[in-house]
Amino acid sequence: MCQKKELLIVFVSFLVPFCTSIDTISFNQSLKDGDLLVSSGKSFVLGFFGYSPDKRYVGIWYKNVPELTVVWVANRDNPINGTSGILTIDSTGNLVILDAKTNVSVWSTNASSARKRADTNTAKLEDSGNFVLFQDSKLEVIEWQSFDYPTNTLLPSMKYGINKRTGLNRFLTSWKSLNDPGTGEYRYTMELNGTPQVFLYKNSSRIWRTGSWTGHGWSGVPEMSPNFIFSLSYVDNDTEVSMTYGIHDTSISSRMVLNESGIVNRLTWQEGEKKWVQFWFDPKDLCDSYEHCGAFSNCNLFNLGEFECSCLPGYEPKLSRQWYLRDGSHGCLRKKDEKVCNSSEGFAMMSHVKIPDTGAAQMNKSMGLKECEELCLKNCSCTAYASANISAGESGCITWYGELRDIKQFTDGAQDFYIRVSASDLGKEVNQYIVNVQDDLFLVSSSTLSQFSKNSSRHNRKRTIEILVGSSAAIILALSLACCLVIKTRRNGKDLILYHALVKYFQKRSESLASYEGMDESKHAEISIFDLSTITNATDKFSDANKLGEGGFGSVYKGHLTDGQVIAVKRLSVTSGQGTQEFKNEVTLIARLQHRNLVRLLGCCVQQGEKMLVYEYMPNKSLDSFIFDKTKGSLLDWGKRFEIIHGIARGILYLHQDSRLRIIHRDLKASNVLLDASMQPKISDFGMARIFGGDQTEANTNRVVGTYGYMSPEYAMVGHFSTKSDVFSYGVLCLEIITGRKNNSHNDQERSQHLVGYVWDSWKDERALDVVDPLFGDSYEASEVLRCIHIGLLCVQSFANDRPTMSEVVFMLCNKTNLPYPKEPGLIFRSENYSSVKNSSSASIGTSVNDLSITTVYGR
Ligand SMILES: *[C@@H]1O[C@H](CO)[C@@H](O)[C@H](O)[C@H]1NC(C)=O
Ligand SMILES: *[C@@H]1O[C@H](CO)[C@@H](O)[C@H](O)[C@H]1NC(C)=O
Ligand SMILES: *[C@@H]1O[C@H](CO)[C@@H](O)[C@H](O)[C@H]1NC(C)=O
Ligand SMILES: *[C@@H]1O[C@H](CO)[C@@H](O)[C@H](O)[C@H]1NC(C)=O
Ligand SMILES: *[C@@H]1O[C@H](CO)[C@@H](O)[C@H](O)[C@H]1NC(C)=O
Ligand SMILES: *[C@@H]1O[C@H](CO)[C@@H](O)[C@H](O)[C@H]1NC(C)=O
Ligand SMILES: *[C@@H]1O[C@H](CO)[C@@H](O)[C@H](O)[C@H]1NC(C)=O
Ligand SMILES: *[C@@H]1O[C@H](CO)[C@@H](O)[C@H](O)[C@H]1NC(C)=O
Ligand SMILES: *[C@@H]1O[C@H](CO)[C@@H](O)[C@H](O)[C@H]1NC(C)=O
Ligand SMILES: *[C@@H]1O[C@H](CO)[C@@H](O)[C@H](O)[C@H]1NC(C)=O
Ligand SMILES: CC(=O)N[C@H]1CO[C@H](CO)[C@@H](O)[C@@H]1O
Repeated sequence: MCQKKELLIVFVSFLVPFCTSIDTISFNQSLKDGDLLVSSGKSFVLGFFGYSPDKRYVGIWYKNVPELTVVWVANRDNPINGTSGILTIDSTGNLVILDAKTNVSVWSTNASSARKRADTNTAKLEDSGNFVLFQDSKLEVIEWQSFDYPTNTLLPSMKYGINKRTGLNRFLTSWKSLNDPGTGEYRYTMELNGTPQVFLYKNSSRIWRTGSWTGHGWSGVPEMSPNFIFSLSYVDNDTEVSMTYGIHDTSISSRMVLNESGIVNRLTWQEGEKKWVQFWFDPKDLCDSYEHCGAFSNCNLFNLGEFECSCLPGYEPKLSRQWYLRDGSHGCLRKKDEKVCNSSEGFAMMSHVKIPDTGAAQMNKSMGLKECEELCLKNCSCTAYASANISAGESGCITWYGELRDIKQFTDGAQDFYIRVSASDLGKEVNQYIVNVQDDLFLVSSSTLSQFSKNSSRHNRKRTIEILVGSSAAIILALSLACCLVIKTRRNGKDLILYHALVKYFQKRSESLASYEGMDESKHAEISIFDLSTITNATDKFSDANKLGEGGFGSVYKGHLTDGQVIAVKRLSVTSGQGTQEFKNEVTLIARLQHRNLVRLLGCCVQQGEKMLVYEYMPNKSLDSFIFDKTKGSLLDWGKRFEIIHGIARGILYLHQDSRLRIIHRDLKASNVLLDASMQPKISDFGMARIFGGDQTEANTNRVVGTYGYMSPEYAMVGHFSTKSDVFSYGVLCLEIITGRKNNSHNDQERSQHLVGYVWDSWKDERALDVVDPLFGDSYEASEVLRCIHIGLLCVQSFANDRPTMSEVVFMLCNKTNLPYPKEPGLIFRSENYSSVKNSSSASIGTSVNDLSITTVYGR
């Protein structure tokens, strides 16, 4: 389709060459208000624009995007009053904007040197969106270019960063407001102290930091690493430090913009839907907020139901009262009795973190990680180290001396980080997914198998083990603890103060979440607290006739309210250990999640020891009752199933990224996708992970919540969950929807009988249409089905890093770009490697020689 369009353009311009618009201004020409320069490929235009007649600007915008999308503004702080402006090259050879009425210059490129001749200067609008002033009419020597002076937008192939020779600093500044392109208060700029990092400023205060460059991307923006849609290049040499991003499919318009509310967005133009679609944005949550948790502390939004700040191992809150009141900004201090100098101290590893501010850190690019550790160990004031480049097998060395600030925990991506700890904390890998800060402080740490999460080489694996094996005594201790690991968090009566603090905290957090601009879920935060008698009556005393099913969290009943509304009541069987108020607060948070592909939570009921969740009722039950049923299956033709595949992807994307609560579902499966009256998919059970803060602890340690056949290898094996494990489950679900077959992995011995293996075999042999549900008959578009199978296979890759993110999945589903070739989804589907897992229905954390994993607990 795109090719056709280009052909047409070429054709037209060939026939009528004198009709084509110009893209250059030469020495004695000028561009009046109303005239336009159009780039040769018709991507961009340059001309005067404005939002009111008395404020006219010269700018560049997209030619083919119907809504005016300005990517660059010349005289942003000096508009022309009226339409008398002209853009011309003046006698010094500079581009100037003049008000023809008064001859006053409002803007000039200030570039031309003291050259004798200026009359050969020519300016050209290039198809990249760059407006370039050349010294010669042959357009060879660049005198000045708009790409060196970005406004609020970064286009593909445009650099931002610093030229060390000339001092040129390319940074973004927001507009003042939607209708005023003047220099606004937000600035997104690179700084070179320590190691290069990019900061977002509001006036003069830092509000967000990208982290330093890891070799793949910015440490704090794992979503932004190169993928099959976008590319990134980073240069750090003697001349310059700069970053450029590109898009593989150059026919798609894409841009990165710092908007008026200080959010960096990356958008692509979706021709089909005629709108800009967001790919990612930052900052997005509490933990992005610069130094939210103070010094020596880690910010983790996945501290489910708990305080997001936690002290690093060996540290304690500086002001414990404020800390208990959920104000982490004062940070932590080294515990008094910690011996970390010349007393056989060492390092604890944290995985998937945005490493602390490197402004005062030191970097040596040629050092290896082992040397780096030695370097840091030798100097007692060295508090931590990390690799400076994880893309080259962890080379380079960054060392910190003094405070560690602005650490953020991710569930995948980002990088490893090593903190100096006393001998007693040695050998413990600190992966702080769950940290409970309570009257009795528990730190639960679990290791992740770096083999799975990082797809690392054999060499790498050896190194990981070496580090872990640092102290064999610690390992034995760790193993014995791992064997009997069940932690129940205690909250006893004397803790009334703490309890109130918690309530306050939840209120505060709800407010702060609601205060994010553009958060539509805050509008619908109203939920009902149902009376137990209402529910009992509605469900006819929880009669068996009204029972819809039984799930991991309890039984579900159908009910009729007196106003006629039909509800589904989930009666939670587990005593979650959560207080009533907390439960309500948590439900309130979950109720804010509003998306057309999520089941709507109407309210809850907490009374007489009962905890219940009330949902809207879905008359068509769940997806599995259709796709695995030969008669009902025919009700869902390919068109409907394609919509369902889309809908589920959008719903998960919302949970992962757009909802601000950032929820990992962990139990995606056909029976958790409900269908409404018009067969729209609605994901259910999505807030459970949050509601069960207590259960969560176990889930990550010795009891994996999830369903066989849908669990990613790293989750099934070591309980490591991340957004990428949801992607895995989605992939399985997608293949099930296409084939109408269940991915039952635990009783099939023959590999060809596992759905994923079977689909892979057929796909590889280019007979993938064989797997399609026979119920479709011939009524499907082969290319669409093949594409979905392809995407499904990409989602079930063994290594989390090989799987796309949910936003990439949605993009790939909506847009027919080229897809990478998937690798064989081996591992879990090969019985010989994972027989131990298959035999136990609840995978426990074990250790084997190859896959060393340790889970440790330590209290203080
Ligand atoms: C523009 O010019 C008009 C008339 O000359 C004047 O009334 C108006 O205030 C001016 N606007 C600005 C923004 O200077
Ligand atoms: C503006 O400058 C041009 C050439 O320099 C001159 O011819 C013209 O009279 C000037 N107009 C005004 C209003 O000063
Ligand atoms: C050109 O120089 C003038 C005076 O020094 C300054 O006000 C103006 O902002 C500069 N223009 C640009 C585009 O840098
Ligand atoms: C300026 O324009 C005139 C025609 O308008 C043209 O003859 C002349 O060559 C141009 N001068 C330069 C230096 O381009
Ligand atoms: C930021 O700068 C703008 C413009 O200079 C000013 O109006 C605003 O009050 C400043 N905000 C803060 C918090 O200093
Ligand atoms: C630094 O990188 C840039 C961009 O790749 C290149 O143009 C420049 O020559 C390099 N400088 C040095 C000193 O290598
Ligand atoms: C630690 O040991 C090294 C060498 O053994 C010594 O130079 C250094 O002074 C010691 N530091 C402290 C604080 O004791
Ligand atoms: C960086 O490390 C290498 C290898 O250990 C060493 O030779 C070099 O001197 C170090 N450079 C700096 C600036 O410390
Ligand atoms: C800035 O971007 C965020 C995230 O996309 C959006 O919610 C917000 O509305 C935008 N602000 C403006 C003023 O457009
Ligand atoms: C119980 O349900 C019946 C109808 O099913 C209704 O008439 C009655 O008012 C309900 N009672 C309560 C307490 O809601
Ligand atoms: C399905 C869809 O929206 N495809 C679009 C992908 O992007 C290209 C380029 O913008 C469009 O031409 C397609 O229509």
